[in-house]
Amino acid sequence: MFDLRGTLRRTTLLGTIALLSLGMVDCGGSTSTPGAGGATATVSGGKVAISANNLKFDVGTIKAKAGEPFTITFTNKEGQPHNVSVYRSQGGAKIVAGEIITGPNKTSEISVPALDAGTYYFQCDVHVNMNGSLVVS
Ligand SMILES: [Cu+2]
Repeated sequence: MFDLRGTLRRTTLLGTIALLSLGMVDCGGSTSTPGAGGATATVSGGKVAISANNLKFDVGTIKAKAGEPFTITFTNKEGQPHNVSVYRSQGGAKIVAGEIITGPNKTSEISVPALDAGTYYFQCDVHVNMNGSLVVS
């Protein structure tokens, strides 16, 4: 009984540490402004590349042409699960969900359908503060 309580206490402590760690990660990316501070990648030849490392995308804005489907080649460079999903807007309708992959050096391809002009939103569904804008024009 005493041992069990000790285990429970340790488990609770670990849980608290895990929550604190998550909190710190959230603070690090506290602004959820799409595309904040990221580079821009432009779809070329129907393709665009984006990668994730250190819980960040290397691209904050993807630019694409209206009415033309394209493929996102997504590379996960680290041992954290990530994906790329495209939404109509932040919290809006999902357009396409990428497969969640865990690196290092795993790649998935996300087929994005032809879209009307507008500003869309992409995120990692595991870490929603990893996000950016998809600008279609
Ligand atoms: Cu992620």
